[in-house]
Amino acid sequence: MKFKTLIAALLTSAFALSAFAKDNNKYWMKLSAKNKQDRTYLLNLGLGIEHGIHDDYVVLIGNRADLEVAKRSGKLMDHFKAGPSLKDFPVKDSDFHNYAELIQELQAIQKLNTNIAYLETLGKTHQGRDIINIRITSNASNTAKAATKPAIVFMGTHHAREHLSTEMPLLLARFLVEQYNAGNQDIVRLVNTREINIIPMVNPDGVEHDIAGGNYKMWRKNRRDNKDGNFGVDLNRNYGFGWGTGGSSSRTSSDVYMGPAPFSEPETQAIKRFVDLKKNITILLSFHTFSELILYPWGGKDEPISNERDRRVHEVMAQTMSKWNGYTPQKSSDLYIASGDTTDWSYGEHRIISFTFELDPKSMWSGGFYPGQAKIPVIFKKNINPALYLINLADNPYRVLESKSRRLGFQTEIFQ
Ligand code: 0X9
Ligand code: ZN
Repeated sequence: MKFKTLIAALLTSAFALSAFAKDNNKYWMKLSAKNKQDRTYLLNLGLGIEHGIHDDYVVLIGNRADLEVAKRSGKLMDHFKAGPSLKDFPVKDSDFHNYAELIQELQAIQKLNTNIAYLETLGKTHQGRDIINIRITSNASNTAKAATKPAIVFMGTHHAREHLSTEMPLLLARFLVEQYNAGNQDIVRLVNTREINIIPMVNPDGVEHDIAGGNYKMWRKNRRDNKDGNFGVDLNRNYGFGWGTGGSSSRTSSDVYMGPAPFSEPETQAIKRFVDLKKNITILLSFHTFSELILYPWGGKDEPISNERDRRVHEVMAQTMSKWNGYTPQKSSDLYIASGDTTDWSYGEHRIISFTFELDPKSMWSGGFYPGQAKIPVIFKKNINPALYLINLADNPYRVLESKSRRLGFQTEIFQ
């Protein structure tokens, strides 16, 4: 009898051990830690608490072994399986906005500033999320009135993992309404006389996929089901100008998959519809990360823009903006040839003066796509003057050919 009990106990614990070993789940944990000594104690147990430190507790995401250690430490206050239910940025990056937080923030801006901020849905993604534009201008809800003013478009996050490229346009929107309300005369003038369109997240499906489960997935594309086990189209290869002529792939598993046809994707279709209809757009800026670059057409071919005036306008504006943000100005194809990107289309089809910014950081070694939330205020400070410069020039970008002054010409220059 005793022998049988022993065997049963051994079998039970062996089963528990193998189940334990097979547990690939991640766990969100909250542990009590009131001071540096407490935190060091947890670190010495091998729990990676370097992110998510609060006054009297820490949070971390760990594996099953970490959870067992945390339980034995007597410090575990709360925990849950970080499965599909954890659809948010890791705690260390909680300042970034997921889709729901972005929408909430945009709605809050509109609610507090109904006279100068207006939200519109440009279309739906594959998974049914709304792609939102916030229009900032006086009498913002009056679409016909807005259409009489020179317009500019800022866009973010064509590529899912480039989360800083959501934050920059969102912070720009917030900045404009705050400064307008504070009576900053330069901003009041810009908001009254320009139609400023800000689309912070072109690819929300991709973003939500990238952050789901508590660990970044390095996801780039949208979430089209390619019906062969592969997902996603690279939205910055799907625009319909010179589509499929180099630097993109027809392989569905590729990160630079161009899609089955130009503008095959609801996300690029939404942008196309919007830009095609708005005849008053003169300038477009699409934020990406990373590398600290200011790019302008062409991207799909080696040649520079053949129209001398247009080429000079792009060059002068890029050089001027580079003085503020320290980024390198260059022709897109000097980075690499890639067809089907946003700005080749917006310039090629509509003659809109078009830029792509590759925001901070400079390299993979300084954080790559995931440089941490501390970069959010850094990229904003670097890029607010370039953004205001573009808004200011929306009435006539060709003005830069006459005076190459890098001054904004504002009464109060911001972050100089
Ligand atoms: O490859 C892209 O789409 C952009 N870089 S990223 O790392 N954000 O993916 C650069 C686009 C520049 N355009 C061309 N070279 N055509
Ligand atoms: Zn990108």
